[in-house]
Amino acid sequence: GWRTPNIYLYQDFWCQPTEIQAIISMQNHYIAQDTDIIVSTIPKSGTTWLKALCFAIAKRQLYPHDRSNHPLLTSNPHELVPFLEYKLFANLGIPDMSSLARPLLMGTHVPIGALPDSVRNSGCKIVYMVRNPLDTYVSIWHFLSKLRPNSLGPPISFQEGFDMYCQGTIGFGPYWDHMLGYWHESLRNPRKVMFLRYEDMKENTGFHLRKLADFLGFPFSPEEEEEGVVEGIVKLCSFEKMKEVDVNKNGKGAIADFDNKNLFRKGVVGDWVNYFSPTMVERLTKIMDQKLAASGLSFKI
Ligand code: PPS
Repeated sequence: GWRTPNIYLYQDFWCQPTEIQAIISMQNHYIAQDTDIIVSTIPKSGTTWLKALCFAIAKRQLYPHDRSNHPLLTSNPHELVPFLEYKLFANLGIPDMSSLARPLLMGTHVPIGALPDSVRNSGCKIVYMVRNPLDTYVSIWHFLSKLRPNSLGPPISFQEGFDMYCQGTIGFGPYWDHMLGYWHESLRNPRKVMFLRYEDMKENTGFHLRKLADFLGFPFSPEEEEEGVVEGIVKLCSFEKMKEVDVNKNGKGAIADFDNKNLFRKGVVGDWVNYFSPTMVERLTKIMDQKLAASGLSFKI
């Protein structure tokens, strides 16, 4: 049988005991403002990248992308766009969010149904990024392998972790419920939730960046287009660039107590071909097809 090391079902998603406390605090005390921007993902779906892009877009008046001291060149994106559950509401304290600069950008991994009512009832915006489930699993496995052994438990084999993944037992999963929640809301309320794919963003970053800027209410002006601001932001936030930033290479603690470099592994689409057997591909494809049937959401692999 498979194990669920240190992972528990809270409401209808899986998480670790340390996360539950912070999530409850967030649910009770976070009051969304109209200008808030929430970046949401399943872990390892492109969170770091999407946070960087949103920050670069929304703060470009204050921090033009071509400044040599741009915050993204001195801080990790997770410091600039802190997680609700790992930073703002961690450590049992209730943060004084009124003192934080607006627009306030935040991240979360919780499912949409676990966000407080004020998120639905305010004008705040949610940007969601999904990544194909095979690459996401490869990324999760590498990440957890670097972290373990630690409080999470002993290392887990690729196959054993995959079995859990297929059962839905991963952080903030089941994977399919997570993405379907945001997907349906993006269809119902496209001004509230923008649904992006890692693969699309990779393929044509500029195109999706413009759509993202429009959605967030910070569209690029003709002058900015002329000046090449879009291309500048694409470059600033690229995997190649971000990986070389000192704080991302040598720093730690941007999310939790691990080296920031673990957030930058390969940054490509399709690395799964190096890890999956045909049987595994078939198994996961079947599950996803079944879970996503009738939703209009599908993956190209
Ligand atoms: S986390 O812990 O959930 O915030 O991690 P997350 O950022 O979602 O996932 C990490 C994967 O994203 C890749 N990455 C990037 N891809 C493209 N562009 C940029 N700038 C970028 N930064 C990080 C990172 O390499 C991980 O994917 P893998 O496949 O493991 O390389």
